[in-house]
Amino acid sequence: MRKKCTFSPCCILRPLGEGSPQTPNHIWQLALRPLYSIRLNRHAQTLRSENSQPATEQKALSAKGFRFAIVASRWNDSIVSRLIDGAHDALKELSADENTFEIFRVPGSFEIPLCALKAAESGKFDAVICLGVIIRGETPHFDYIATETVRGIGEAALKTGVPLLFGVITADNIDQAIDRAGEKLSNKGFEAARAAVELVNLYRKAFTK
Ligand code: RBF
Repeated sequence: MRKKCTFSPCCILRPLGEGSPQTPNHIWQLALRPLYSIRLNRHAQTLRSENSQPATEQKALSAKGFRFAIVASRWNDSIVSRLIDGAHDALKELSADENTFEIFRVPGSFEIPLCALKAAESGKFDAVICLGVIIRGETPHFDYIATETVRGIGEAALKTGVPLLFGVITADNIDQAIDRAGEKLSNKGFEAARAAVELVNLYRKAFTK
């Protein structure tokens, strides 16, 4: 037996000319197409906005007692500074003590992985939050720098077993980069710092004897 479709637009949005000949019922369905396509668009918009929320767990998190390193590049400094502010806000909001996080500045994103690796290897930090901005339109080297930055940060995390958070914006243009360095959850620094707090809590709870 044919499975009943629970989401009517997929039955209605069949390409023209497909299926049964033009019965009065079919003509009604054609007339309703624009309405269903509006509904589909709204549905897609809702999904998009839900998916843009960070995957950080929403239950109460605490940064108390944990130590964090923030490794941030100076290239595109005005935007990176906003990311640092965002990370700082998130850590403070989650009750981190002011003297339990240290900020290390490096020239560009390409230099983030090595500094993050050294911070992780020092044993002084529970997590390392990596922040930078790479803009495609302004950087012919975009792909090289972005690829090496993400690879290096990932490798350092796996090598040391310390959570390294990726808060490096890779944007097509400056407006897109600014959009990702906004307030609270629209700030990739804020988001990365919250994710750091989530992970250190998870690892302490799940994997310490
Ligand atoms: N670093 C960034 O963090 N973001 C950039 O958008 C960026 N663009 C660069 C473009 C060029 C052409 C070059 C040569 C470097 C760029 N850098 C950028 C700096 C790079 O990450 C690194 O600091 C320098 O290449 C020195 O090793």
